[in-house]
Amino acid sequence: FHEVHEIVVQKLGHIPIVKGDFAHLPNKVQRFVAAWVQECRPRAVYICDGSDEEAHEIIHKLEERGLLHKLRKYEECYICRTDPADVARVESKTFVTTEDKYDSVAHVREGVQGIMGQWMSPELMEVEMNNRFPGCMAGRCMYIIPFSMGPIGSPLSKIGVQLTDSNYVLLCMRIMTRVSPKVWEVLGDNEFVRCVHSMGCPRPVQRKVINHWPCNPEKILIAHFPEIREICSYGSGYGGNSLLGKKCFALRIAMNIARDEGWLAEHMLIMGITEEKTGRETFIAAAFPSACGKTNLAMLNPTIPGFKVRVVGDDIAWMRFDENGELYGINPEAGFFGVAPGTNMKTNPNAMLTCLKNSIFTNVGETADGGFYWEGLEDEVDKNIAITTWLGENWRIGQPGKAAHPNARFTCPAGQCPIIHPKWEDPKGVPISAIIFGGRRPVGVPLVYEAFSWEHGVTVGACVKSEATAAAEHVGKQIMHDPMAMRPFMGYNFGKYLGHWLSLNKAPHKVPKIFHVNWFRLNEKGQFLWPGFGDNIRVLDWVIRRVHEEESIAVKSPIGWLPKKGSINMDGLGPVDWNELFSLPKHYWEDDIRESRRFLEDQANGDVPPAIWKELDELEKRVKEG
Ligand code: GTP
Ligand code: SPV
Ligand code: MN
Repeated sequence: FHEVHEIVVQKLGHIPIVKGDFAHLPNKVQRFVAAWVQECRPRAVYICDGSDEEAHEIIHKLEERGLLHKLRKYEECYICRTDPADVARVESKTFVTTEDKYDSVAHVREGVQGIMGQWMSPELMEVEMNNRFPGCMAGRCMYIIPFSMGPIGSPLSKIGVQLTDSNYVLLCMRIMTRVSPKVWEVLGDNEFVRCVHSMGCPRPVQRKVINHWPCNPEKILIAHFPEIREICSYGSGYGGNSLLGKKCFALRIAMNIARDEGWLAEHMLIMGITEEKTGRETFIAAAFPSACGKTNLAMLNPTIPGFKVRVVGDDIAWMRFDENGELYGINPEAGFFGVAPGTNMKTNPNAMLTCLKNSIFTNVGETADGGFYWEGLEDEVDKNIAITTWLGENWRIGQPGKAAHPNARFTCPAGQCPIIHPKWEDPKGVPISAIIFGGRRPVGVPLVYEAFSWEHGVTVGACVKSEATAAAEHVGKQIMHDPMAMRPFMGYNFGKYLGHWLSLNKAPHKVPKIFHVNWFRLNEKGQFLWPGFGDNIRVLDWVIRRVHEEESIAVKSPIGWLPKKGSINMDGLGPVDWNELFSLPKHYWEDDIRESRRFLEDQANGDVPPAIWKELDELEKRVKEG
């Protein structure tokens, strides 16, 4: 132990530690840091303590440099414009590396391009890494960030250490995760998830730096090593690429741990809905693909009386069955990284109120009076005010073009949300009674339906599809498969992942009911058939009644239980075309099932559990006969 310790200190010897006490870090952390210091060759090392002074110091530095700009309309809010080439997740450069390829990805049909995760061999990955990381932090400071996903010290939580050369990333990590020196104590000599991030822009810079945002879009690489619980990310400062606690750790790495330990790490919101008449509270977890409404649903402002909604999490859920077989979920994150455009006091007042202080706004517009602006705020700011767009151009409401990037985001502390659930940091989590899947489905898919069984529900999840959004690099309105809303976040073999879901239906587990919703069905004129947002409580009301075994409100259909006509509260809504909202065009469903079958055969042929094929066969038969 002492020998190793000495070597470590020697190795860091010529690199100044500008803050923190290296010698007091857990031994494994010292070795991890020393190895990466040697590789990345930063000018200095800074051990973060998560304090407010630290935040002020970093913010001050970034303001001086011009990367952050204070929004004087609010308290401690800052705006940041990135290099316009670094605005979303880059799925094409995201890889999982394992010894055996089929631990990472499923067997695909010959000649087919797999889309459920990408594997890179350890050999090739080594070449790619060597082509990027050596010297990548030259002239920059390496920040050491101790963080906990989940409440510090909770048995459900996991610890990570992120190294980064970006202080923007540090500021966001401080909001999105729990950064604290207490993490070192809890960690002791145990294992942690190793997270390494670099903007890939060593000094002297080779590439023109735009907006004071050094990055390296041509060489982006986001590498996951689940076997050693390590993540290496290069070239991008965008959320899902750089805040490694989020998708890389809490989904791709965590789902590997979850498979081994018998739990679930999912791209889901968690919310509690209390019926005021009885005081009964029901917790729901829901998975929708990126930019398809999780944050909005989680913080929903009910348009009908009698319900109180409170948010536990808006993006990621870790769920496990307790000793009595009840499913409990926690939100491993500490903040919201939400889509800004479309968010306003009508659609999501709770999100608006959460981000009026201590928040960071990335790639939004700015009004002349020091406020933020994005598409959707037309009715909430002075129509004539001068606005600077996310690209730095002068602009006014009503002019062509956009003020914010469609994937512009707010980063804010979850604890500030007016409807944050009092149990959101409960180490035990909250009991989950229903799981909802959904996506953007312009045609054919009804507002809501309920699966007949766990196996059927898992199949419904495996067949989730959605229109592409701006959260990743995809273009156009193509409908993409996005099983369980996890396509971009798969950390191991997709077929085995489905098997893991199925395996959870065993004694003493009480598996929750599974539903599918679609807020995005269009009429012939291309308008939404359903008002969505706060009115989604009407659908949740139906879901809750089903969870509590109300039988008379459902009718059997070929695809699952549908609401009986009139069983969804439509009081005070304008005209809603029930028949159109719930119609099941037979040809559409026949095609859809054929296409889903094809997708599963293409993407995970031999790895898809037989129970899924059986469910598809039965569904097909019901649709044919129905
Ligand atoms: P990620 O953070 O990328 O995982 O996204 P998310 O699933 O949390 O999506 P979010 O709630 O941020 O919504 C994304 C977009 O969908 C926003 O522009 C919303 O305005 C829009 N949206 C959300 N809910 C609804 C709804 O019920 N109906 C309609 N029409 N649009 C919605
Ligand atoms: C998503 O794309 O699903 C997000 C944003 O929640 S990111 O953190 O970039 O993944
Ligand atoms: Mn998400």
